Amino acid sequence: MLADTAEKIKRMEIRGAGRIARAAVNALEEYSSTLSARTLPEYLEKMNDAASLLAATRPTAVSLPNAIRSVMSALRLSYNGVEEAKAGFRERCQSFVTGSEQAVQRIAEIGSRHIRDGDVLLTHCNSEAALACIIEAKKAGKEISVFATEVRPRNQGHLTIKTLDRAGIPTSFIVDSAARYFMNEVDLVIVGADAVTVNGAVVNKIGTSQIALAASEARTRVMVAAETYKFAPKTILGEYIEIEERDPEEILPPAMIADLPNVRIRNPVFDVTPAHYVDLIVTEAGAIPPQMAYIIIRDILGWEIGEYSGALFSSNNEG
Ligand code: RUB
Repeated sequence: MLADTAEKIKRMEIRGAGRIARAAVNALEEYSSTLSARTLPEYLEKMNDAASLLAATRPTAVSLPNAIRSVMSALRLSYNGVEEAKAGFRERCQSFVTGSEQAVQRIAEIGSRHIRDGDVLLTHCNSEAALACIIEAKKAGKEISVFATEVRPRNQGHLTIKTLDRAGIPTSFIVDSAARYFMNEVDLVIVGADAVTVNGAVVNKIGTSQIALAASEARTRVMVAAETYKFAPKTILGEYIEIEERDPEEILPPAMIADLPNVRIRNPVFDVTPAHYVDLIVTEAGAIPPQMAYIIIRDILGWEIGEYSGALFSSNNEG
């Protein structure tokens, strides 16, 4: 299951920052429970290798290293043997997954309060957290409608319109480049996040920053729905979030690419929306202006400037 989950995340059969995090944690839990190791150091070493394998699958979604770090920090040499370590790990994994699901529900409750009766919304990509806010607003009886973008090249918009349709929400499906054309009709843009940096910039599906720019021009508000484990501790040291660039064949068929020797196809799959294009970030801990991102990293994730070690998850093994 471990290698299988890693492959599915790489191939985007499992996708979306929250789902990726939960899938990685579930895979680690399953790997731990079936792992045969005679000694605790041997068990910890194998678990670290497994964690590294999963962490390397997609570089941008900070939820992945944050989730892995959170569950791996349950593993310590002070356990009385492998079985005790396994039990502690299982408990931490289960509480991470439950907490992650509860966070989405809480974001939905908080985020939906920022959606008014009669609002026209626009969403981009396929975000569990953003859609949860929209669906919660509908459940609260608000008359809303949504513009949903196509999301080239992987068409995550198809997933979004299925969900919106099933929730009975009137939806207009548009190509990505039509976002500015319709922006004057939109009251609120709602998107998710793969990462939020310390200065409140939001990393999300490619095209989000263009939509935010169009929203700013039209004076349309932009709300981001993001669990706190999508905030990126390493950015407090000025480190950048790596933007994943995927296979050109996601954009054009191989035969066409082969026929265009002078054309280089670029396929960055995320972009960065600066904080001043974002009005609000809704987390399970409350709705904050993006400028408060450091508070989340310090007070909820527990990282202070100068303390981030750069280690992904092994730092607590000695504790
Ligand atoms: C998904 C994407 C989503 C965020 C947030 O990109 O950009 O907006 O991951 O989603 P991809 P969620 O399809 O490349 O994984 O709120 O579900 O975590």
